[in-house]
Amino acid sequence: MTSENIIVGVSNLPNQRFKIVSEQGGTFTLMVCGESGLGKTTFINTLFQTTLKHADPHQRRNQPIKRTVEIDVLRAILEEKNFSLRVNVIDTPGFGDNVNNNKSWQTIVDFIDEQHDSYMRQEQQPHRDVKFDLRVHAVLYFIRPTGHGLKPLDIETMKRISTRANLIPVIAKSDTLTAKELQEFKLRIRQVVEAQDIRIFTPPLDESESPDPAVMEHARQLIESMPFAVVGSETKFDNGQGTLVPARKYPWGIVEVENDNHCDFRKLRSLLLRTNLLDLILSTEELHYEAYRKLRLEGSGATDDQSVPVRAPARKLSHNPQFKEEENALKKYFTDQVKAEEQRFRQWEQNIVNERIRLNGDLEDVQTKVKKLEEQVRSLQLKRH
Ligand SMILES: Nc1nc2c(ncn2[C@@H]2O[C@H](COP(=O)(O)OP(=O)(O)O)[C@@H](O)[C@H]2O)c(=O)[nH]1
Ligand SMILES: [Mg+2]
Repeated sequence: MTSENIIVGVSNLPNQRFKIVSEQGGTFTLMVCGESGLGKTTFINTLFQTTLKHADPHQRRNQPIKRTVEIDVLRAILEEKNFSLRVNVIDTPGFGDNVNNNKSWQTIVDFIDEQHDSYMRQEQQPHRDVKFDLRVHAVLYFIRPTGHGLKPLDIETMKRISTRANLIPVIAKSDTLTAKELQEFKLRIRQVVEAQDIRIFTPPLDESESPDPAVMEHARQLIESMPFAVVGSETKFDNGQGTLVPARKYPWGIVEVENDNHCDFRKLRSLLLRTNLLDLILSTEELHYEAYRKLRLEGSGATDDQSVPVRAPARKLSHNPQFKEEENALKKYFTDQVKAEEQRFRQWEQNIVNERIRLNGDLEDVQTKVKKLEEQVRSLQLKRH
C-alpha cells in the first residue's frame, strides 16, 4: 500500500477541530530553510506544480531558478471537495549566503517570532479581528546529503526552531545517495536528534477507543520514514509508460519525485497538506503560539535559555518589500477601525441630540396640556365662586 492510497483529506474529517480550522478560514504556512543550494526553492516549485492550484503570479514557475536572496512568500490555493486552503510558503535564503554563519538561524527565528508578535498585537485590538496571520505551521529543515551526520550548525539551528515551531527535518537531494547510504543516514540523523533532545514534529498516533487501522498504519509509515528523503524537480520525463512525470534524469534512468520507491516526497506532502495538516495548525496555535504569548505576557524576565524568545522582536518587516504591502494594509486596517469608531461616536452624539429634540417636543406638549388643565381648573374655580 502506498502512502496516499488512504486519503485522509481535510474535507473528510468530521470532528470539531476541522470545524474550528475551516471557520478560521483555513490558512497553512510552511517555511523551508537550510544551507543554500540544497533544493529548497526547487522543492517549493515542485510542490506547487504537483499539488496546488491558483498559485499567485509571484511564483517563478516558468522562470529559471534564481538564487534566493531574501525571505520570500509564495501563495497558492489548495482545493478539496468542500474545502479550500490558502497555502503560504516562506522561502528563505540559504545559510551559506550569510556573512556571519554563526547566527544564520537568526533570520528564521526572528521571522517566526515576528509572526507570533504580529498575531498577538492584532488579537489585542478591541475587535480581535485578525487580518494577517503568517504564523509558521511547519518548518522544513533541509539537511545536506553528506551521508555522515549533522553539523553543529544544523543542531543549533534545529534546536532553536523546535522551541518555536513544528520542525520537520528532511534529507535534501536524496537522489544523490544510494538506498543503503540513505537508510544509514536516516538512522544516524534520528540518533543525533534523540541524543541532542531536538523536538521534531511527529504524527500523533490515534489513541482513541477505536482507532482507524488504515490511518494508524499511515501514521506509522510516516514516523518510520522520518527524516523524509526529498527529491525536487521542475522538469518532467517519460516514466517508461508514456507519462510525463516530474523526475531527475540520470544515464541509468530517472528518479521520480512522486514514486514512493524513489523518495518520500508523497509521504511528506501527505503529512503537510492532508493527514497532519490540522495537527500542524492546531499545535502551532495551542503549543507554540501560546508559549510565545505566555513568555511575552510574563514580561522580559531574564532567562539563561537563549533558545526561547522573551523580548518583543524588532519591527523589521518594513525593510522587506514583501511585507511593505501587508504592513500598509495593516496600517490602513487600524485607521479604518479608528474611523469606524469615530463614525459610531458621531452617530451616538446625533442620536442624543435627536432624543433631546424629541423630549423637548414632548415637554412642550406636556406643558401645553398642563397650561390647558390649569386654565380649566381656574375657570371651574371661578364658576364655583
Ligand atoms: N540532484 C538533485 N538536485 C537538485 C534537487 N533539487 C534541486 N536541485 C538542484 O540544486 C540546485 C539548487 O537548487 P535550489 O532550489 O536553488 O536550492 P536552494 O538554494 O536551496 O533554494 C539547482 O541546480 C537544482 O536543480 C534534487 O532533489 N536533487
Ligand atoms: Mg532558494
